[in-house]
Amino acid sequence: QKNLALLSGDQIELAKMLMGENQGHLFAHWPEPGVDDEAKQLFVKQVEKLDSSYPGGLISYIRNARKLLADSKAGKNPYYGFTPSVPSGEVLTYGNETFIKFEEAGIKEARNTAFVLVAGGLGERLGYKGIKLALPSETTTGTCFLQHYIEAILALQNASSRMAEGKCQSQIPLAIMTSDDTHAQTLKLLESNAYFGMQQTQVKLLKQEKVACLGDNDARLALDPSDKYKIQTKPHGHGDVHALLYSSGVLTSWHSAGVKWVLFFQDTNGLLFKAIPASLGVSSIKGYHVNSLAVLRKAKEAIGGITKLTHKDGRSMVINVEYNQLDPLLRATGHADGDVNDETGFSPYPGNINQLILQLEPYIEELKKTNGAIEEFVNPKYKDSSKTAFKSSTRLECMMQDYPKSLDPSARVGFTVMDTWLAYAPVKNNPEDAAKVPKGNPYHSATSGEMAIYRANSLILRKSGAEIADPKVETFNGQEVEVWPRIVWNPHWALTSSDVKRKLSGSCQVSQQSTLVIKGSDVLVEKLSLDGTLVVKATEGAEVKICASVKNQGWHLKPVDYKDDSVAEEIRTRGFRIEKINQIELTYDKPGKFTFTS
Ligand code: GDU
Repeated sequence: QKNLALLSGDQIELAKMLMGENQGHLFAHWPEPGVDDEAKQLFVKQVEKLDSSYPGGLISYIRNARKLLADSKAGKNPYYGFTPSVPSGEVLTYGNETFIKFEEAGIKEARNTAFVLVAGGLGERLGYKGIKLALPSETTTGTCFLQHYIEAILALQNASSRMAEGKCQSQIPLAIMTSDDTHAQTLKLLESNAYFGMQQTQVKLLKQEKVACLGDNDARLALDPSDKYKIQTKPHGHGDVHALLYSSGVLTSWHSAGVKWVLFFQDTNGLLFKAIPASLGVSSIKGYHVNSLAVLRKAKEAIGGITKLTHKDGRSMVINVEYNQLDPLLRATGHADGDVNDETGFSPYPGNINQLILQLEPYIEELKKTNGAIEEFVNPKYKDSSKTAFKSSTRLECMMQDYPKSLDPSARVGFTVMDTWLAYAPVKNNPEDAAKVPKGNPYHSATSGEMAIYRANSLILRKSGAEIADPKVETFNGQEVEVWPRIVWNPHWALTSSDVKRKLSGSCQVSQQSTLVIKGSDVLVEKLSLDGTLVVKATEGAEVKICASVKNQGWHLKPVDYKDDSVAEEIRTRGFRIEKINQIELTYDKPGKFTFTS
């Protein structure tokens, strides 16, 4: 009571609310006024921040937590009453007529799209010290994920503006959700690289706040063990992105600028943009309010499964069921073997890769009702089977793919399945854990993420008529991987399957030990026989024709042990470094027409 004089009117109301919600322990240890006053004020400021950054304030947080903790204690199944079944969606095959039709439509729509990158996660499973966006997506060119994403968006912007009709924005906006763990490093990465060619005003950083930890089943907020004037906090999950986009006013400003689609994506998937044109096309042609991009998924693989859930009362929804819940849900509903591969060798439930395309207008209408709040869950680790105490404090969490859960059944919710080799190769696991992944399942490591880029590019060239040598199987950091020729191009060279066909006009042969790098939008491969390394860089306006036979000693992968800490972490986590013996490097830094023959 005596400490009330330290607080403003609003702060007193907040403190009273907390007392009414059985949070008296937060203040019980406060000494007489005059002692620790500054710390007390900082504490109240933190409480105010926690209150303002959660939809409905701290009172809602505490009440939601109490309910979810009671459900968890009672072992209540979140899917009680629902029967899972395999949903139907658009299944695409790279390069066929339908795929090309969707890609064309997608390129047109790109100009009406805003991109949202969720990058607030620390990547604990990867164990990398820096931010994941700064990791090289591949080490042939050393392009980091953020640069790759930005270049792809700029290439989409150029391609789309060439086809633009009617009202559309001149620049494609990019919002990046960061957190206290990633914000400063993300900003630094952008600033020290001149935003990788984007206008600074095109990029908006939105920082998510952590949420209060919960110390017991009554949702009493946990004080930080090392500071009794601080509430312990933890990340709330990528679902925060919806509330942040809404409360910051970003969505309405995009709407006024003519944006129709919002495309969400994650921090480390070097293949993603190969699948974006076609999936945007699916959204536009099918008029989907929600379109989730999916891939074929091995049973029990650590990605959520897209599932149709039908309730006894007739409700139904198509939604991601997280991998740890899908198997028990299937077992509880008459599928004795749970989540298993069918005769195709894959689970019948497609894997959610968490690339979502939302139609902006219905999205804004929905968020007006919910303020962006997403259904949450809690995952306490209990001390024992009585479930009365936790091993350590817990918190509520939410996932961005749960957005459709609140939608009316009339909403058009669909999904698009792509070939995995084309669309999905994230970097999530550290070398030790990756090496333990059961044979046949993807490693999702820095090693496999990089190899997947070479494989995808090799396969794309093959499908466009090039003769690309077969891969060699090698082992790096205990992971057996296919090593294809190291073929890399930047998105300005080709975004779609038709772009590749156009740029590859004649015969092209590449041996397994070769490296081919193409950077530049107007490089035409008329005839190429490559056994070694060829790097072509052409500035805007330089039209280059390649008509050559190139043979040199090239670049090779040399194994590196991930435990060898004399080697940079970005390199040793992939288990190899690139040894550059020799190469042909062509740089065209002035506009004009050029032909390289040899
Ligand atoms: N992220 C945030 N804030 C957070 C937590 C995560 O922005 O509080 C970001 C991460 O930076 C990352 C993305 O969210 O870009 C996803 O995080 P994880 O890679 O840790 O995600 P998970 O592997 O746990 O799972 C998610 C989905 C799964 C499946 C999988 C596919 O929840 O259903 O789709 O990605 O990669």
